[in-house]
Amino acid sequence: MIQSFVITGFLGVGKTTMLLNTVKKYFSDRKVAIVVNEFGDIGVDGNILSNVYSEVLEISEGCICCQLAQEFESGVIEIMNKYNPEIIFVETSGASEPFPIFLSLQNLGIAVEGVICVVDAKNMHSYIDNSTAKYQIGGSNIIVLNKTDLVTDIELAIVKQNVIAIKEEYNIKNNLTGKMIFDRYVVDYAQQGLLNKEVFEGVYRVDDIIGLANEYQQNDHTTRASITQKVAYLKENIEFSDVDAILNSLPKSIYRVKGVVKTTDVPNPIVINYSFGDVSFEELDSYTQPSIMIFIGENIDKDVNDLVAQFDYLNLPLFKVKK
Ligand SMILES: Nc1nc2c(ncn2[C@@H]2O[C@H](COP(=O)(O)OP(=O)(O)OP(=O)(O)O)[C@@H](O)[C@H]2O)c(=O)[nH]1
Ligand SMILES: [Mg+2]
Repeated sequence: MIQSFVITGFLGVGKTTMLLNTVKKYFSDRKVAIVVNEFGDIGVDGNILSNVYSEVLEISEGCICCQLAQEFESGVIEIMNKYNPEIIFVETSGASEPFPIFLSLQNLGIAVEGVICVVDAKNMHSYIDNSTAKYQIGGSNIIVLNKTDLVTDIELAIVKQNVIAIKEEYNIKNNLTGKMIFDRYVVDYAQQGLLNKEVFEGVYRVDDIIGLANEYQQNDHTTRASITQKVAYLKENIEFSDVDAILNSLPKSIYRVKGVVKTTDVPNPIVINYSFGDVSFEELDSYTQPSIMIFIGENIDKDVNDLVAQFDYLNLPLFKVKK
């Protein structure tokens, strides 16, 4: 039976980083396939992951837990047929809920060994009022407090308390029996998404809940979420300092920026990763598409328009972006 792990967690918490670091460290002797779904019309993570792994399936332009459930299942079947993987990792978008994905995998006859929810220990307080973030914790059985390098021990202890309180409240139940789906869970810590290996050892396996799939009410949570995204293109290659200038001018409503940008002063394309004020850059070996920046946040349309008006090298597409 093929094994799988679902990796969930809010926008920018470190899911892709976990895939890059942990999977390489612990699963390099296994045939691994990765499915990645991003919040946004265009995927940045797919490009990053494809630079490291060859078997990456990217599903963007929607959410695999609701609108794209069908596409997700056919994508997984395709990846099974093509690569015959031993283990599949699914990175859900930061705006998805994990349980429907868990059910889809079980329906396809794939063993879900764990639903991992990555939590940003530094920035959790900024996003935890979002109901999707709470359902992500409730629908997981391995909760990882990541970015521990950015908090003190006391702050970390508080985050853990808050996470446990949310878990108790949002822990998913079987509606028919009232019983918890995951009767136990672990809370672990990570830096750069690097987990302890024991977390992956299958001890949390959940069997025999396939029947639930039929009763589960599909819930299009995107209708109640106010998170939106907007893509901007770069008209020309800019200087690296221009990227900084944009990031330093972001309004509070924009809390996540991802992008790949070609600059005049760095040889390789640069991946921009900004979440809640923290920023990192990384060079990418290969990237053949146009330079883009994706802005994500709460009702950001006007704020992105203002930003684009401020920086004349940013350009909004005239039509909705298609891959
Ligand atoms: N300081 C610090 N930064 C981290 C850590 N883990 C991840 N990051 C940074 O956090 C940012 C977001 O990481 P990603 O792995 O892209 O987050 P994600 O959850 O995949 O984001 P989305 O897919 O957009 O929801 C990047 O700049 C990472 O380098 C960590 O443990 N410590
Ligand atoms: Mg990601």
